[in-house]
Parts: sequence; structure tokens; C-alpha cells
Amino acid sequence: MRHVSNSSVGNSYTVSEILSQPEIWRACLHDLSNDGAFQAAKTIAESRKSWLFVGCGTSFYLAEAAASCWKLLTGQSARAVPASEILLFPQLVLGAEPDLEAVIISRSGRTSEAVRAAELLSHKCKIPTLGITCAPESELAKTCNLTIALSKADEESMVMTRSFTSMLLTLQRLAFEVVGTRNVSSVFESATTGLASKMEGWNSRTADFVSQRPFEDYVYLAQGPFFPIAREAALKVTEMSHSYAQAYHTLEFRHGPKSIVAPQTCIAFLLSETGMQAETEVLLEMKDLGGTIIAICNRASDAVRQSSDLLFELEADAPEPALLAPFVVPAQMLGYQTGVKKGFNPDEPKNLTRVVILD
Ligand code: F1P
Repeated sequence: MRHVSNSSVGNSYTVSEILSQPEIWRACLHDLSNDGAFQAAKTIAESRKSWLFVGCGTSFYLAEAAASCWKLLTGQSARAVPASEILLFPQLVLGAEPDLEAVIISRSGRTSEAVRAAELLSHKCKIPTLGITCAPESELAKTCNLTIALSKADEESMVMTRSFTSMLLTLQRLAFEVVGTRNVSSVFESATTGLASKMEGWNSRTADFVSQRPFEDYVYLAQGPFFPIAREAALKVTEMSHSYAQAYHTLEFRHGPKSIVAPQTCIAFLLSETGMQAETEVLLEMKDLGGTIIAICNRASDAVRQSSDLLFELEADAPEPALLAPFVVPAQMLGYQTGVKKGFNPDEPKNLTRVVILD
């Protein structure tokens, strides 16, 4: 189903893929129940005690989000590194961790650093490797001991949107299964249904917001498992609109970076339920400094509602990890609409290629 984008780019792949996320999430999560690789990964996970998540670019931020959720849900040791660190500083990254599983994430399955990291881990270090990709016949799939492939989540576009969220949901689902969550298929349903009902409204409000305000730079702020989502959000705005976007831990923003705050600074808060009060205090301070405020949350307090220039409320009945994927969607929309406003074609961003292949 191709959506007509409300932009001068016409039928953009990117906006269609952004808007397709709820239906693609449902399809991917449904398929996992009969996916042999996913079922094998569940069995393997039961014997693992520590986890290393690996990726590049958007897939590295996906690795960070997956590691945070894995640690929060299972209590096991879980961390994320860029694939390049494994290649250049293996002694920094690899220690004597018992029963370690390495999870290598790559939409294309062709990114040289990711494939080379998988080869080193699997063949040289003899560390079991689990691949997560949207390309079942890729080099990554051929290199890892086991690979979960989400073909339905792949994109025509250069930038990763639904591939990011679908692969994240798959790894979160695995963690929920490992800890024996009952009725695991319902964990994401409320957030997915809630998002589906809001997608068109969020997209049109974002288009209006972008058309009315000139911004010089963008900041995404978050804590805990939402921080990797803030990093991915900033990357989406940079990739699609060639704008300068940064990400910080919310409370860290006070310690210097807030010096940039002005009306032409767009400051987006991904508000966790766990840290809501402390994060809201920062939001109110930045509003007082004159910043333009976007708030992304599950349910807004009166203070957040009154102080936000643009508010996205999901209103889902879901565990906090299930909010991570929906919380990146407003940034995907902002990046797209800003890119179109600046005269770019987000389907083919300047300077970028779909896959980074090294000699
Ligand atoms: C990783 C990646 C993307 C980025 C661009 C270049 O791709 O860095 O995150 O948006 O497409 O490649 P992959 O390893 O997930 O295919």
C-alpha cells in the first residue's frame, strides 16, 4: 500500500515506509511465532549469560537500544558496540565473559564492518553469533551461526525507518520470551494500535509545525533505554534534512550544551515514565530559556502539555520497553518533512549510500 505523501516529493518511498510501520510490526511479530530461526534463538538464549549487540549507524543505535532492554528485562550482562570497535580495538571490547552471545544487526547484511565483525567473532574468537537482518540471502546471514531475517521490514529508501523499529521489536520480543512473559504477543499490541490510530495526525501536525518554524539546529534528549532512541532520532533528522542534530542524556543537557538554547533551537524530549519528573523539570527550564519544545511521551502531565510547542502522546497500556519503537516515529516524520521543506529528496539523501562497503 503506497501512501500519498503530503509533500512536494510526491509518492516518496520514505514517507510510505514510515507510515507503514504499525502494519509491518504486526506482520513481523506475527511471523516470529512460526519462524524457525527465532524459535532456535529462544532455545540458545536460555543457555547464554552475557550479550554483545553490534551494528553500524542506525543499526548501532538499534544495538544500544536492544542491549538496554535486554539488561532491564533479563538482568543479564548486555552491551553494545559499533562493529568498527571490534575490528580496531578487540582487546577493549572482548573480555572473558561467560556464555557470551554476539548479536550482529544489519538491515542490508552487507555492511563491510558488520560482516567482518561477525567473521572475527564467529571464526576467530569462536563466539556464537546471531544475525538480525532484512536480507535473508546476505553475507551476514551466511556468516552468523544463526540469522533471523525480516524481509517484510526492508525498505526501498536509503534511510532506515521501519527496518530499525521492526528489528528492535524482534529483539525485544526475544527478551520477553526469554523471561517467560505470558501472552507475549500482546505486549506490543496496545502501542502498535495506538500508533496506528495516530500516524496520519502526527504526520500532518509535523508538516504544519515544520512549515511554520525555521530551526538552526535540533536536540534530542532522553534517559535510560530511550537514549539510543534519541541518538537514532537525531541521526534521522541529519540524514533526511542535512541539519545539525545532537542527542544527550536529558539531565546532561544542563551541564553545558544548554548554552545553545534559543527559539531557533528545536529541543525534543523523549519522556520516560520512570524518569518523568526529573526529565520534565529540564523541559520546563529549556522552555524558560526560550527553546522550542517537542515532547514525546505516553501520557502528558499538565505541565508538559502546557509547555510543549508540539506534543506527541501515545496513550498505550504497555510496559515501558514497548514505547521505544513508537517514540522514534515523530523524529522520522520531522526529518522527512524538514528535508522536503529544505528542497531535498529524503529518498536520496546527499552524500549517503544505502550500504557502506569498504575495499
Ligand atoms: C548501516 C548504515 C545505515 C545508514 C546507511 C548506511 O546499514 O549505517 O544505518 O542509514 O544506510 O548503512 P546496515 O548495516 O543496517 O545495512
